[in-house]
Amino acid sequence: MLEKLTQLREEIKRSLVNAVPESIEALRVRMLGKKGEITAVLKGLGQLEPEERRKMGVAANELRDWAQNAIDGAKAAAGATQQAQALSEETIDITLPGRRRGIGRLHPLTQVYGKLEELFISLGFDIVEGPHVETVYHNFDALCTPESHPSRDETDTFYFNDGLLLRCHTSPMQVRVMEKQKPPIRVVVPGKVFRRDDVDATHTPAFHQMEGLVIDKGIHFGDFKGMLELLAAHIFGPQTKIRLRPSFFPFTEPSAEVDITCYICGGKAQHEPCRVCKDSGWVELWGCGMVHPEVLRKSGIDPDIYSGYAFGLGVDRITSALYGISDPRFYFENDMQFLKQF
Ligand code: 2NM
Repeated sequence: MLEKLTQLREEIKRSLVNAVPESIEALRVRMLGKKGEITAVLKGLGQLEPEERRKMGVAANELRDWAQNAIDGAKAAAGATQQAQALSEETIDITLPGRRRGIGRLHPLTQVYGKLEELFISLGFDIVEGPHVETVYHNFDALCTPESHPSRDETDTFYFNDGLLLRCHTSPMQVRVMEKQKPPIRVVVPGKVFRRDDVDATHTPAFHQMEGLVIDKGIHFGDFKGMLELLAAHIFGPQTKIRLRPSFFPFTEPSAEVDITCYICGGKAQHEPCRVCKDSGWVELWGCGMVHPEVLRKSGIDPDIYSGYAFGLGVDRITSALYGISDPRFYFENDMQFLKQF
């Protein structure tokens, strides 16, 4: 029996030399597990004579405690060795350059909105945004746009049920400002607007506007023209000239279209061919006018006391003009090759 214990001790010593954590665990199970060899010896003690049992009991328990300690110690040592080895093999080259992330930038339309807002803020305008879903009243009726007007047609505007639609200009938000705020009013309204157009090289069913409204005592067309000259110079450069042509909008009287000198040929094309201004030397960019007295009255402003001007800018067109972008579909396609250029 003692000899058996000595054998087991020797076997454990031998097995622990250069052992890895997995084989040490296997050894523990084989010796000290429920069906382990040392466990079997301890279980067999009961069948021995009392004198022998005492002697063997002391020896077997001593072996068990020793084995337990030896195995725990070997496991810890083997684990540390394994870890040290892994650390020495898995070196990291800290001199390798990192992976570069592309730095984002503002969408060209957002850049132009920013440039426009910069100027209007400097002139004391507030910037307000309105809902895309509007009432038919705010989009049309408040702006004196009668049922018979083509823009009210189902083929021109996106309607929901219940007197709601997708706004086709940002003017309904100007109406909301007039309803809520007493003059003086000086606001610009940037945002998306919607028209029922099939997509082609000059049309997209959503596009981007910035409309403005100024109302106070004694505001006249000259105030508008002065602001417009500043705006044209700020966006297109100080050499830019403007031209106003009579026009018609249901919500302004008088109304005008604003042209600027062609940003491609600088107006020379009256003598040479130019693709952008079609040799006229001028490019049409904005609509404007003095707010119609009836529009003021409907929104609770007395036209006998106050007057004002309003204007609408097509931000897609201005951006195309500035950057020479030939097709408005690019603004909506999120094509990185396109967007990276600006
Ligand atoms: C334009 C052209 C002319 C305009 C009018 C108004 C309002 F609400 F005051 F009546 N807001 N915007 C207006 C006037 C818009 O866009 C081409």
